[in-house]
Amino acid sequence: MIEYKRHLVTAALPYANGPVHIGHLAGNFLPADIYVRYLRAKKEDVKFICGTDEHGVPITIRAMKEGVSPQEIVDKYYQIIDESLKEMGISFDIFSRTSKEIHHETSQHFFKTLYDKGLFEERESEQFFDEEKQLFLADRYITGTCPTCANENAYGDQCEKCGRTLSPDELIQPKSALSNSIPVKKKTMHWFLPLQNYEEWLKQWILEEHKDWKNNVYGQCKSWLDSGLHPRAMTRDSNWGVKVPLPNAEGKVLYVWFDAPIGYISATKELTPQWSDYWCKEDTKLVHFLGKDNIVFHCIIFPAMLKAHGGFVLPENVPANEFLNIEGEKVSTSRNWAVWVDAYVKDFPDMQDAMRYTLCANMPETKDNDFTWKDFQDRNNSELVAILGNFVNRAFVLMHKLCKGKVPTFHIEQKDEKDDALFDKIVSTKKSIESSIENYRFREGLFSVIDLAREGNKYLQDKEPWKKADDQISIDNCLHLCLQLCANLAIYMNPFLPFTAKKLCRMMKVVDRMLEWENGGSLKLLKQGYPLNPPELLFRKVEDEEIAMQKDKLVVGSQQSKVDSLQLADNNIQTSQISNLKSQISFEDFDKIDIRVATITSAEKVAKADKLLKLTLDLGFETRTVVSGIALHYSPEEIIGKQVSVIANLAPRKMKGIESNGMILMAENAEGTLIFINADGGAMNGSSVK
Ligand code: B3M
Ligand code: ZN
Repeated sequence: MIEYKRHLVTAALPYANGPVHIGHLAGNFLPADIYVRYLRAKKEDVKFICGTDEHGVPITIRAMKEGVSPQEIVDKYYQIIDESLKEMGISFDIFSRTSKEIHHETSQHFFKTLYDKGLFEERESEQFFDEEKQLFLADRYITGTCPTCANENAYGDQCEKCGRTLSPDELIQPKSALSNSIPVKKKTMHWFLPLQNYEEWLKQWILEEHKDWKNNVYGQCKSWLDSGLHPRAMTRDSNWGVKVPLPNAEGKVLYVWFDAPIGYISATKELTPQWSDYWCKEDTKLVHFLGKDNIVFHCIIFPAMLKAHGGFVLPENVPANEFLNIEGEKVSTSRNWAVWVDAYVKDFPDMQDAMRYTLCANMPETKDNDFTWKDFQDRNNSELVAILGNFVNRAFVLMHKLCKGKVPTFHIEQKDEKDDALFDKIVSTKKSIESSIENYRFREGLFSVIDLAREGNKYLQDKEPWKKADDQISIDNCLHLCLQLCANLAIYMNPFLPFTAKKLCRMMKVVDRMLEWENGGSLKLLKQGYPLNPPELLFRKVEDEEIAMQKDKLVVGSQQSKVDSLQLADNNIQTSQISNLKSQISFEDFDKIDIRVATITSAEKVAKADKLLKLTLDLGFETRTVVSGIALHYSPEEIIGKQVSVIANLAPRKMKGIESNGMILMAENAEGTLIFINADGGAMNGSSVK
């Protein structure tokens, strides 16, 4: 067993191609932050490293979509990500960027070292090439039909509809996403790392020596190693990235998964001149936090690179998490099905800990887990507010009322077994949180904190100091213990809920240094006779309306993205998708239908019918009510003011008790969303459609 002298903790570098969402928080930033805050509270020597990953295909695709340069993209999203993570209290020692000079140098030097040692194989392979753009196409740049589910917009590496992993060769009718032209195969030369040479060593290191890794991580590594490793290209053809530091390597850059993990090293270099203590001394404990899609890169490829280079420490653990779904569905940035961190901090200022709490309570530690807004509300209202906040508030209010606003004296001679039990619980909670955090079981750690507060409420309830007007000693003892418990709670919650811990320190008029871990378990944190501040509420309730708004926002956001992607995609509807044609009718039949232009002047949801909206239409000559089955596609707010076409002479029909007079014309787009057949171009309300 090595006795570790210092800790190096990394959180996976988010791509600077968009804001981060709460899945990123729950997956790596939050667990890493809890772990680091705990280590700091224990006064361990620790550096917490992160930054943005600014190379690779995700960046160039985003730039293409937005019609700007990759540089503009990374500059924009670096700012947004950096700010939103700081807002959430993610306490990096450095949040760097892989576009920095120091990173280009460091990763080029790393590559050159491997090259000089003769560890790469130069190999020619055939790759798809876009002749129109004169560019080799990364897998992501090739789209085509998925052989499994017939999705026409599958990518060369994956079909986002059915989730299948693909190679570009498997796509039916592949085409270039850059130009829509049909790509050709062309030879290109790259530097490959023969991973199979590291296979035996990796098997020994992971499968034998790291049986302690989490099951999901160990399992993934085992399956990679069991199926055999192959040479993997460490360079790409692109003009965006770290240039390959060799002569005659024009147009070649380092593979983004080669340079990105070296970003941890570059960022440490940028942070401290002592960087090599952290990276090269055996008594450093290196821990990588990340999501499950990054396991292979951190457990197999990067360690193989480090081993090949020599002189670096290897990760002692890689506690990767599974995925966090949102409202039962997989997060999809392309479908905009996500809760964005920057949006959350705007909508819920000063409620960082409520989100940290909910995400930690639902952290996908062993399996995918789900975030729902309802659960966020419940956890906040019935755990943070009703248990933790309530206990602290009661203790403070009672102390002000019954003990003149000062920490009462504890009369040891009158201590009873309930006091002892509470004290024991305070001490044992410390041990359980330690073991939870040190073993990367953050949910369990958090639940120990809330359990202790629950215990406090019970104790207060049992002791009923408010009924003991004639027994000041009993009042004093009870509230003395309750206040010491508040102080201990502040210490224990600090890694998880740092904002609240600080607030509590202010209420107790103690300096933040009290939060040091060694103080946990003490009953002497607050001095007898010390006057405390009046209580502030630690948490506030979340109202139903706020939750309804967030749910709407999620749905509307994802619909908006459908409309956007529709405008981007070429709009070829296959005949097979068009449903059965109806039989022929005469002109007279057609002429019976009175189609009119109208404007939606109001819209509201119909109670107990999730598909229906009740609309008020202005037809120029009259106003009417129409009930329309579009509630799953549009929220009331977004359609008010829209001009639509309506069948005006349809016989009235009652739906959910409301009489509907007419029908709005809608059509389905390729994604299955209903879109309005509207009368764009300033038609008059009431004029007929012919
Ligand atoms: N940027 C992938 C991701 O965000 C990647 C992580 C790099 S960590 C070295 O999923
Ligand atoms: Zn598919």
